[in-house]
Amino acid sequence: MLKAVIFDLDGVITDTAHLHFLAWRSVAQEMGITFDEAFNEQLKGISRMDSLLRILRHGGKEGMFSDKQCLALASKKNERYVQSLASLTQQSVLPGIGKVLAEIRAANVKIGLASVSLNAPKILHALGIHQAFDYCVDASRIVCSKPDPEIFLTACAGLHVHPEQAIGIEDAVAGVEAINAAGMLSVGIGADLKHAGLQLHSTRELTWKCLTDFWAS
Ligand code: B16
Ligand code: MG
Repeated sequence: MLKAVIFDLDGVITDTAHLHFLAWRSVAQEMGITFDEAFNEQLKGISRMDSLLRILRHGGKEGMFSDKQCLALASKKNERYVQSLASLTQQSVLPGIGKVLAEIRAANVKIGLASVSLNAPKILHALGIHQAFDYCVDASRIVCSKPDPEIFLTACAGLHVHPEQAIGIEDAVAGVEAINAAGMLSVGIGADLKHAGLQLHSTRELTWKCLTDFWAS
């Protein structure tokens, strides 16, 4: 029996990827590194520090900064990113998400959040949907990044459900792999997520009917 649906945040509930991109791009430019939105795709679902390491590698500057300097760069990016979050409103929730959250709640199925973003609580409040979630994983306590299943297993434990009783929803390859490795059913939103049990083009297609049909299939 389906007992929980666990959502990723960026790319599933709202689209903060562009805001991450703008903040990273401005910090990277100051180090003489340039990258475009195509490269930014590789940073989706990747933690802040791992994102910085990928950007440094991309710019040929891997190993050129001390741990202290990396922390300073990551916090500079976060300050700029957090400033840009002021632009989020209830209208920034992706299409269909408000409705499916209400449908899941009405069916008495639990709702969880498995985002690696340390800003997730702030974002849910800005979107006005924090009360929709029964449990949100505290990303600061997660040791292994997606595709490791840790974050989804932590969400299941927090919701008191077994992974086989839950569906996970992700927009990133690493996220889909994490859901699969947790032993949950996976829904992928967007292109190139061929390992997802169910692939949808957009959150518009994510309905309670589609989730229950998938569960029964
Ligand atoms: P923060 P998700 C991820 O969100 C983003 O996709 C990724 O680009 C970002 O680096 C990561 O959160 C960490 O975010 O800097 O706010 O802690 O897809 O896991 O919801
Ligand atoms: Mg995501």
